[in-house]
Amino acid sequence: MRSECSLIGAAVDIGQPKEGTELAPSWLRVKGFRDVFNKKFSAVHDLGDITAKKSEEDPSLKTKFTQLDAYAKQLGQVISEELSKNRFVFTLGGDHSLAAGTLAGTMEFNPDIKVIWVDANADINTPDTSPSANTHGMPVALAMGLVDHVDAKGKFEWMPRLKPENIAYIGLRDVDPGEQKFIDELGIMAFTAEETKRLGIEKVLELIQEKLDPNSDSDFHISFDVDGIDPSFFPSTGTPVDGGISLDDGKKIIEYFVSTGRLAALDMVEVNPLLGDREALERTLESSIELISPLGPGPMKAPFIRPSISNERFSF
Ligand SMILES: [Mn+2]
Repeated sequence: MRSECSLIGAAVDIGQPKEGTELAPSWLRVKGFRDVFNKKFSAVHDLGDITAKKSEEDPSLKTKFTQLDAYAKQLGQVISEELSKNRFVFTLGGDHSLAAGTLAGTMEFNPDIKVIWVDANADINTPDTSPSANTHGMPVALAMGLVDHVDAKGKFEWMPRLKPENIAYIGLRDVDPGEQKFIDELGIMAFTAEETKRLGIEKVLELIQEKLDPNSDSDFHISFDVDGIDPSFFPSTGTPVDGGISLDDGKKIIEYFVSTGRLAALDMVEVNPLLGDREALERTLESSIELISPLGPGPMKAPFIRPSISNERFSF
């Protein structure tokens, strides 16, 4: 795995109605992420936050799309630049609408990159299929060019196109009927949380490997919505759905793609430090740090320090 890391705070709340997701990058950085990254990589380039705040005066879809289009373009550009410096890119959200930008960036770098989407929701809604019209449920549809709506006219056309055969879902359990139709018709590989538990995460990863990476030469981008994992581990998130995959399985997903040596980018999204009581926040924080623990190019070559007292002194 790439030994240097770029850390980008995608401090946005523009994709959904709640306040707070835009605060997660600062919260998690201060509460331990910075230390974890410093320990795991030979160099960490913290690029700070790229922010966007939703408009209270104008909640129209047209404004949301205008804002997201500009944001995604900016974020995408930064990501593709960082990737071409041979750095691993970690994008810390933020709500999942930011993935329009991360997908644009990773596909700009490698149009054939493989995307692992861990989530309770499929985020492949269009304004015509979405019951909520929240754009955090649309990044996959935007990247695939499925959004053909008057409010999106002239936008997102600059995005590289994500091919349905280049993405796999893990953890689904709250999929809208229009989304299920896209998944079925486009033949997208998808494992529900239930299937993941039944098959075992190892089997799921093996099947994904066979289909998406048959020659073991692909780059990978994981877009990890923490609500893919059960809310007992991540209570502080905007749209919790019971019955998620375990924290351990979430960790194994990251561990697996780290072990290929070809994980180029990871998004971690939808933590909301304004949701839940103190206990919920502590739990969410612990789980967040645990989840990213497999990252890094392997054990750092720290100088071996000999114990100053020889073992013989303690032998009986
Ligand atoms: Mn999501």
